[in-house]
Amino acid sequence: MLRFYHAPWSRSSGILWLLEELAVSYELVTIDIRGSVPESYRDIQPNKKVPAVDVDGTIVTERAAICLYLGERFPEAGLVPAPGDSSRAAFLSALIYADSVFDPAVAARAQGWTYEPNNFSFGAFDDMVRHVDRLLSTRPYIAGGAFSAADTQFGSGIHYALDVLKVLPDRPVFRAYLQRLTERPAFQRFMARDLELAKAAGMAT
Ligand SMILES: N[C@@H](CCC(=O)N[C@@H](CS)C(=O)NCC(=O)O)C(=O)O
Repeated sequence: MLRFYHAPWSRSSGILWLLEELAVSYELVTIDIRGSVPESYRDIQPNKKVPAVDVDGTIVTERAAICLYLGERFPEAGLVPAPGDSSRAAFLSALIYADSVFDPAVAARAQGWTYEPNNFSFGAFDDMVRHVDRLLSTRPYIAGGAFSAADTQFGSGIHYALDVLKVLPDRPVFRAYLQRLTERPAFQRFMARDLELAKAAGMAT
């Protein structure tokens, strides 16, 4: 049994998309991160954040770890290159970069922080933008020629940074990438499900 702890329109939405790409059945538990989260949820996620998954009694937290774990647990979907595969290095680098560099650099920019890039592991916002632009200018997907679990993370992140926070430069290369992703049936299913959940939570009408 796969249980997914989620809050609509949040950082866990990329995992909702991943689950739709994997085409597996799951039980969704909504966590009210904008309201009150019970202390007991710390046993699932130590910081009371979403996402988290419980797969047959094994709990996995952190988006990159969840992508890797689920992608390897359901290999038939082909979303995580196997050890030894030539695309594995690019995949792992992109997957981890999404959470450890892209996300904090975007958040710092959205908050208007000024900081010394050498003092923070995620470095300079402009370096991050240059890197992501270069990757997507040379390949259709973030880790190469094939869609992978790294795209569910990058796709959600780029969408949020461009269209919600509006801190990422609005470049054709980012728009073309989002266009490729939004055409996917699993993307459309996940967006519809998240909207339904947002409505149920009173966040949308
Ligand atoms: N490092 C975590 C971060 C997850 C995260 O930031 N989740 C946000 C959702 S936008 C959250 O649950 N925030 C609620 C809170 O901080 O109280 C991951 O990558 O899984």
